[in-house]
Amino acid sequence: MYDWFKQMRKESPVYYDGKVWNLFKYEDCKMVLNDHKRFSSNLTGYNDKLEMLRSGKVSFDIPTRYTMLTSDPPLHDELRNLTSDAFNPSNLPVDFVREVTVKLLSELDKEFDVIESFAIPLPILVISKMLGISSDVKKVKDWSDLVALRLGRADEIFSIGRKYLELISFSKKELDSRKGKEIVDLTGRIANSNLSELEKEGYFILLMIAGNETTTNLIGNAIEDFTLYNTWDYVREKGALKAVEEALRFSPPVMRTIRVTKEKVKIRDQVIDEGELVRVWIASANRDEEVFKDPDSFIPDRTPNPHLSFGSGIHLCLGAPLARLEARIALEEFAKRFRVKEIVKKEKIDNEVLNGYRKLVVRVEKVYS
Ligand code: CPZ
Repeated sequence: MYDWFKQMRKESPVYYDGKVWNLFKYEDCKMVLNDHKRFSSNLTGYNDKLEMLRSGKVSFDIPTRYTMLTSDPPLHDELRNLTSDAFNPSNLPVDFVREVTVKLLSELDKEFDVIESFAIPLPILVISKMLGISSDVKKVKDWSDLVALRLGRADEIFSIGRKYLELISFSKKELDSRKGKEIVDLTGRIANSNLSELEKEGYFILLMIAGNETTTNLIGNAIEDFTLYNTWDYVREKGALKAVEEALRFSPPVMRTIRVTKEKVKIRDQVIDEGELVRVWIASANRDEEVFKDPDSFIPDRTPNPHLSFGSGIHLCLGAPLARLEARIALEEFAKRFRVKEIVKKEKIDNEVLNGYRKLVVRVEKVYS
């Protein structure tokens, strides 16, 4: 993959594959992400259907087609503003994140799968707390697998199976139970907003699910990177703040994102028509030799580190501060307790967009200090 990216950056940085325009250079990727007027996120027609939705004319549809991920301003800003303060660093449940981390780690010893025993439950337990829902890790993980891969995709028709219907009825039940009540959690905030019922369900499901897979992958990828590139002693000494940024750059949980052109545009020497799909290769931008010195080396204290792993511009990941907090605490607490002696087994998840491990078994020794 990274050899292909390097070749494309050099030989064909704006490449049409018959369906989609692919961008590989940092400068081009960043330009597209920062220009929401010409490069739209309205991939599912949410902005166009808004009046229909709000007037109750759309009753049966797929709620996850209607989230801020696939919307343009002013709708996007209205949606984002509804919950944005909860994700700002000063309002995050820092103590709870540490509490859950310490509890999960206290149950581990010798040899274990860090994905199943640590990187999956941590983000699920934290977002459950913020939403005020009971934290059934297995159920939420199942739903995350079902939905995460389809979020932000224009090209895939949903098949609504039994599990998806269960997810919708769970979200309806949680939302209904908070209507007209005092707002004490994020679910209450959504339930008592001006959105239509379908949009509320989409919003709730987005918050419950979007950060799970991605944060699991961030933690898993960082554990692998820190092991392969001997970063653990650095983390024990200096903390994980910068090393997490380098893991984000080097092994991004989301490899690419997509926009649609609102008008005819020119990128480098290529003319792209209105209504064309543009694929932004985050993972390639993060290795662009014009921006990052020695891009294929993992440098834990790399400064500055302007990676695009959380995007850029108005859609810059809302959950980024939470993901950073969870990853930093998870990796610092892990480093305090364990020395990774060996990665015993690893299996990548099978997906083109999401990058991480389904299984990452490590053998560890306890750190005595
Ligand atoms: C992005 C892309 C896909 C799934 C999930 C996400 C995401 C962004 N932030 C959280 N989750 Cl395909």
